[in-house]
Amino acid sequence: MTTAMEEKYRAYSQRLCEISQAHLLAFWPQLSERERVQLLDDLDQIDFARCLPLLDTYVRTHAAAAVPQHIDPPPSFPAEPGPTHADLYARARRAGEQAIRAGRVAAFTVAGGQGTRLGFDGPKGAYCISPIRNAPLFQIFAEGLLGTERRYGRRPRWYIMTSPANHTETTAFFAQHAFFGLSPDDVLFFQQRQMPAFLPDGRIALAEPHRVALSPDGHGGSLRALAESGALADMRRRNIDVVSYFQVDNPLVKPIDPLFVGLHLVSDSEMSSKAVAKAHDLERVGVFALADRKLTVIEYSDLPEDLARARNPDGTRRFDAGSIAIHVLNREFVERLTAPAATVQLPWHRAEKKVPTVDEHGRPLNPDKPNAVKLEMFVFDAIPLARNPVVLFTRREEEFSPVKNATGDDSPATTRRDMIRRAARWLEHCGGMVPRGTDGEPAQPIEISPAFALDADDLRQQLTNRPALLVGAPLLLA
Ligand code: UD2
Repeated sequence: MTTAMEEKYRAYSQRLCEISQAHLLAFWPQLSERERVQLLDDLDQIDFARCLPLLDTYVRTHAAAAVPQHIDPPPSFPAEPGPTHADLYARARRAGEQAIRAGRVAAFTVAGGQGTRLGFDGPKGAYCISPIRNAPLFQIFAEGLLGTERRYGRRPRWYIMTSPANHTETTAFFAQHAFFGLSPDDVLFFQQRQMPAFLPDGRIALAEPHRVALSPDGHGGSLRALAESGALADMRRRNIDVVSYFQVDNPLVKPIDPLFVGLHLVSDSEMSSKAVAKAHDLERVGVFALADRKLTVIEYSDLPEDLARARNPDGTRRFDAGSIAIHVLNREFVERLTAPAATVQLPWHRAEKKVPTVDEHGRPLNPDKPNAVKLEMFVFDAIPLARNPVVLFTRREEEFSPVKNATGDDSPATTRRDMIRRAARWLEHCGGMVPRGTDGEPAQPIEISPAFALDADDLRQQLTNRPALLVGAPLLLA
């Protein structure tokens, strides 16, 4: 053992004893040199000062999530403006386009999650999804930025949050694919923090004798990670003051939407969100609500079923604005929330999970029921802290079809289907002919790269002076 390692071990031994976590070093004498390095690295990842105060409130005991006294549906902007909103939307779109042209707007993808439900062994953004080229999710987003550059003359900067579990693989994936046509200088990767899993008595769980059970601290950790990584400072240097946030799992997303950015700007909002009408009462998306008069997202698991099913007098769903995890945030808002002197913090959400761990002899234990508590922060908990937060409805079929599960709803099959359906609608909007099967689905696969067209009107522009297309064979516009 080197002297440096010895010193570090001693320091941890003493500190862990003081905070009743000495078991984390219980297997030290049996560990190889490599395993010791790994264990010390894992311990370095834990912010003990941040974790320990949480033990009493979230682990050893915990209160049920506070239910707001008054929950009402929130005000929102409709997907289609109609006469009352037409002028505002036109003004907003111009403001959004201007901000994009001026280089004030950056894209931000949260890609630190573990993607357990999909069962894909790799960073989720590397998952191949497009119907003809089989392009990975990251490529689709990169092409969205190239399309934005083509249309507005300015390539937006792209911030990508990874986690220690997938950082190296993610950056290697980009390098291997020549950044999908972007330049390495256009992209800034940074890692989020991790949180340990806790056993019910407050001890931090070991995943193996030399590994702490660590997992990413939730997408809410992205705000702190933006600050700690220097990404916010990087934005400041480049005069980027608007951040367009989206998840890694939704290839229909518009990485940067001028109307959305513009409505955010003209509303003087600090954090804005997109919503879609819920597919059914119990769809697994958070819903927007006014909780005690503050705009909030209530996660599906926290929304009482009677509220999820509640109806307005006209029979429509009372809480219908489903969150699709697309937001626009002001850089200054994130700076305010993450400043060392910040007085408010995002709350933690606790989840009881099955976490593989070890017994007192270091033998693996694979629990068949939840045995540990994981804590995560959710980015939407920043919404009630923002000035003038707004919600813009959008059309699900245009902007939301995430890849979450291996089969069934929100799976690669439904996402590909939705990509083809959207491309077919766009082509028809431009006068193209799309033969359909007896099930009404396009008879041939169609793929439109976002670098080629960002939406139906953009496609129309791109196809000007071209004869109307007849889709008689698989069609790729890239
Ligand atoms: C999320 C929302 C849900 C709805 C849905 C839309 C939560 C709790 N729920 O559900 O309300 O909007 O998305 O698709 O957010 N991630 C990180 N680091 C982490 C954890 C997650 O970067 O520590 C990323 C992850 O890579 C992915 C995104 O956040 O891009 C969503 O994570 P998820 O799959 O856990 O969220 P989900 O589907 O339960």
